[in-house]
Amino acid sequence: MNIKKSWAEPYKIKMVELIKMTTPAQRKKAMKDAGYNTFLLKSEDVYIDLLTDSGTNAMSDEQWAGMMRGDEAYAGSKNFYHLERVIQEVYGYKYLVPTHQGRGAENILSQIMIKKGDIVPGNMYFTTTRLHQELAGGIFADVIIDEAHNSESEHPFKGDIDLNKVEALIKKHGAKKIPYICVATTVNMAGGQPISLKNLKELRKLTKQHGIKIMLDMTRIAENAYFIQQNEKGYAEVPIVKIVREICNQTDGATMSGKKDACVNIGGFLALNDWDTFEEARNLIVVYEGLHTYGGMAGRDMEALAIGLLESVDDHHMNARVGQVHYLGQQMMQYNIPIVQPIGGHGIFVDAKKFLPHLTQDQFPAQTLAAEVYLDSGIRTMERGIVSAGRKANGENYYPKLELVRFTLPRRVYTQAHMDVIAESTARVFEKRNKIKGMKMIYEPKYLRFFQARFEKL
Ligand code: PLI
Repeated sequence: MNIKKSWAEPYKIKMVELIKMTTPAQRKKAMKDAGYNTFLLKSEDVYIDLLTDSGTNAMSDEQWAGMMRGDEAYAGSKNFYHLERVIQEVYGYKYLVPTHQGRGAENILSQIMIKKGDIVPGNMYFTTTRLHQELAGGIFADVIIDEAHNSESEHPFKGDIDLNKVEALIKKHGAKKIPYICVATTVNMAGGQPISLKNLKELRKLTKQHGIKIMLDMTRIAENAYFIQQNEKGYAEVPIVKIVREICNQTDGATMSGKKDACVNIGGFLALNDWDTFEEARNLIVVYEGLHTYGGMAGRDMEALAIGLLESVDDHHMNARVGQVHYLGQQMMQYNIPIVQPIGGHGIFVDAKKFLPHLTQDQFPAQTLAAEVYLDSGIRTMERGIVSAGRKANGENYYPKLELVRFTLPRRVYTQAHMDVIAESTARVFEKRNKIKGMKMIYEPKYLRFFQARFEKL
């Protein structure tokens, strides 16, 4: 008999949080009150919350114990020095600038390194990252491989960078106009797709020739390392912690949102190797975040972050983490629901253009689909399409090729039975897809509109 070998969670449940079940009538009212934007729903009206994996993860007993060891001194907290030691030992970066979360680090980095008119290439955009680059006067340039924009391409490393695109930018603008290349590990907007070490090493070689830095968005670096271990030649026997270090070794510094991989509710940092940049960052941090030894985090937050970072690079943890995402993907595929291939690291991304082919992109297919899934079952997801992409500096809408709904899985929070319920609800919506009408936007905020925009059904 060929007995399959399943993954299972390397933890057991010590405490549970009860969740509310809602009726169709309650959901209809809640969604209308929220302007058909899942960000504007009250969390108590949500059954299974797949809005994000950011700050929504379950901390371990060790992390909670660490919270009790918080040293709430204004300056020089022992938790800061613990966090600094972990970052030096795991990632190999020399200097730590703590921030309240990832975008705090993005703000500081962008202000220091980007001058007006600079070009900032990246492997696809992320919303807050690109906005900080633009607010600092930079112009974002997408250098990800073309396959990343095609939801059907099964390329195992869709986060890879097209070196020809980088070379073309250097040729056109000159290397001096490119302060750094922003490399994301598991590219969020592409569906949680990893970059390969082979590609990153080739990029390092090219950038060295031109004196261009590489700054990592290491927000989901452990998940990226897992995919390298599984799919890149030569890494099958290498532990995730070593792969993580090898990724960081190719770069000059990093921004990090601790709210994902590290399972904390709040926290982040900027990590650097260059003393001068670090000095400038330490100067700015006291303006925007807090003293350079807490940067917007309490001592207890820094302690939980230090412990969570270590837990994130454990092979068994990551096997179960991505294993659960894959389980959900397999269930969705059984119902023929069109999802981004290959299945990524932090969630399932449903292709709303394929799900609702009768809607134009201006009728917000992904926003509509996210609302419909909530109406069906109380499951909250997130639009990752034209609304998230926002507008260019000249006011025109970006029209991203990918129009997706993200079913994001918080770490260590939901069970396999929840996964079945999620796939079944999506399948019910898929069955009645032809009857679903689109939406129009009736309120649009100036920055990061997806958070607060409001819609009406057509
Ligand atoms: O939410 P922050 O400010 O801690 O981190 C910003 C951020 C930076 N880079 C990447 C790749 C992210 O995914 C990211 C935040 N992501 C959120 C909130 C998400 O829901 O995916």
